[in-house]
Amino acid sequence: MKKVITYGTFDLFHKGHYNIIKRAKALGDYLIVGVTSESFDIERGKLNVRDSLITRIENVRKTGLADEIIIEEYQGQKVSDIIKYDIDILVVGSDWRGKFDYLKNYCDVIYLERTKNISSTKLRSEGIIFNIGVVTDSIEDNDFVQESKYVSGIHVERVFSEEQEVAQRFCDKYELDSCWNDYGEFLSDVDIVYVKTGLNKRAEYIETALKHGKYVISDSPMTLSSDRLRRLFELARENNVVLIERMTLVYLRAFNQLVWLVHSNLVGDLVSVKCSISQDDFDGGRTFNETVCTAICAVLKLLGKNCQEVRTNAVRNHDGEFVYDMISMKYENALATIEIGTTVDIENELVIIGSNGRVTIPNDWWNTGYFEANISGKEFLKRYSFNFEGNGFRYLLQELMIMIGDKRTECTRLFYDESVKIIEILERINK
Ligand code: C2G
Repeated sequence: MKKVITYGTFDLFHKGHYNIIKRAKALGDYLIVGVTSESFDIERGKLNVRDSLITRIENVRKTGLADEIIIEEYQGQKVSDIIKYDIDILVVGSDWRGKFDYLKNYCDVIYLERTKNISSTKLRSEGIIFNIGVVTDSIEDNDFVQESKYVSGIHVERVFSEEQEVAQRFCDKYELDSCWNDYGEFLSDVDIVYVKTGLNKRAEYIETALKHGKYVISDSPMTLSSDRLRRLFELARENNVVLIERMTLVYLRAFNQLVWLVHSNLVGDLVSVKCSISQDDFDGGRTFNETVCTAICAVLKLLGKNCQEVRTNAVRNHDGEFVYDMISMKYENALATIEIGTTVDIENELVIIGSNGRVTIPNDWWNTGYFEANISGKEFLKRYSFNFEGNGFRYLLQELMIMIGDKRTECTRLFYDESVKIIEILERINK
């Protein structure tokens, strides 16, 4: 007897789920379906799951295709299940291609092509599933597509690029439903647009999408002009939609907790904030402006918007190229320093010094689930650790889903005036 196993959350049960269970069943004589428990989904960073475990199991049971249903409760369980149930084949959707190859030592692993066009009109009209379209000029996705799979209720459906070939290759690579090179047509059937083109085109795409009443996520910064940014936010308000920038830092539990603790006097009065970034380490080596925006954002969140003076000291090499930058932001009672290793390698860290101690986020502080506090008079470091998975994008998407659900038109994690302030400071740096 050939035994097959497949796993999933099976939230908001749809035809993609039905299809994979049906095709898995057809591959053998006995089918086991593993449904993820709530705590396992939390552990693996799956967010926004709407249906309870009981409902999700019930939906799988109702297909009449599963001979047995089990619960997947912890990392590593797949190996144990395969041995315990003497499984011949593990089946999973092609969005996981390669990820379960390590199980090939135990059984056959088959990736079945995932079902396209799963977001039915009904689910969309009821505001349960939202279609996302990506606007791009390259075939890299910043891991956005994979991250979106961890947020229930979001479906990356289509891609737009001015170049047909880029759109087509992006669509094939990430198994999206459709690709477009007419922006108007592309916008006609999306709820949320993610703009990830080069900076020179971003504002234009954002503006058109907002005018069409779409929610927009954009890479940061959206524009280098504070006036233009203000107009974009006005447009979002007029159209009752959210414009949200991809500043993942402000969506991270660890960073928010750090800000709250520091503002609750954890280390006394703040004296200094130092943030250092090697540009190469920052999200695949993004540009200077993109890198520096995150650092300014961290400073604003910690010290506020009343920065009195901004100074930059750039170091160039013999050919006149920037290699290193030190930016200082002076506050009435504190000083922030931002250190950017443009081509040189510097140690990434964020250090907050207060009158009564120090808080440090070591390493890639803009993408973290961890920080530590060193409080005067206390012998031991106090360590804070939070669940953090992927590149942080999923936490932004989760917040966006909450905003849409609450019909909020402004993001409270990063207020519009904070975004504008970041660009005003950037304007002074770039002057
Ligand atoms: N699926 C599909 N087509 C879709 C959506 C999902 O074929 N349009 C497949 C997925 O590839 C997966 C299964 O349906 O094999 C269940 O999908 P999810 O409920 O989203 O579960 P997932 O997060 O993919 O978890 O241990 C859990 C597994 O790793 C899969």
